[in-house]
Amino acid sequence: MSTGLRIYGVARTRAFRALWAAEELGVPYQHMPIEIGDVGARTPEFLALNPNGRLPVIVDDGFVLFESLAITLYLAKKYSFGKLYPATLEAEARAWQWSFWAIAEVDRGVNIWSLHAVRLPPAERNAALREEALKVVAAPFKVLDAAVAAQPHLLGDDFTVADLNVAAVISRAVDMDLSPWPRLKNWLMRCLDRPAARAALQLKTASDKATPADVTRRIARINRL
Ligand SMILES: N[C@@H](CCC(=O)N[C@@H](CS)C(=O)NCC(=O)O)C(=O)O
Repeated sequence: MSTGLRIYGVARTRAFRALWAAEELGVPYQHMPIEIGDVGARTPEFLALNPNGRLPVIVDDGFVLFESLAITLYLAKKYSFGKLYPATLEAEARAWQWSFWAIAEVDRGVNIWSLHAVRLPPAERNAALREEALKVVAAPFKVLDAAVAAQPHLLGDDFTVADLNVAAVISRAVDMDLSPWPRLKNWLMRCLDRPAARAALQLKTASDKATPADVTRRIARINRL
């Protein structure tokens, strides 16, 4: 019997990436908005699903998977092979390239910047960390800016899981001054304006708003940001 897809993690976490993918694919899912840390992702029940104690995790008909971009790639391949998920070996590798690039080059920097520019209470923001994070993302943002100058999306004309992954990872960069990277800005806005992205962003914004300052502080501490 099919038990369907469950996505674990409050929408302000990297669970946003899985939520966007599920919305994009039109796959029915159950959202389990569990919190990070001891009250949620570090409980014994959750650790049995993801021994890392981190979010997100999915359970898809009993198949358990962690790592946000492994989840989006899996869902895209399962439900949209040849469309959202590239059909050729080379294009598939290119989608992996951009996904690994996003995690390695910009994920942490954007996260640190957003905490110290937007999410922590103003008096607790660390300007030095924020400036350093901007320096860290500047070079990869230049690379992304050039990539989307040549064509509308990362793999060519069409929006694919490569765009979804990179745009989801840097989604909090919408609050940055992106004027040094105008083509990146244009591409990011187009990606985040898709109906599926808007639906997931609505969940994310609502959970951002519902997050008290002490939880944001705890997140910064737990993630060493
Ligand atoms: N590389 C992982 C990172 C997961 C991660 O760090 N998630 C954060 C929330 S966005 C988390 O659960 N942090 C809490 C903790 O580490 O205890 C992924 O992309 O899924």
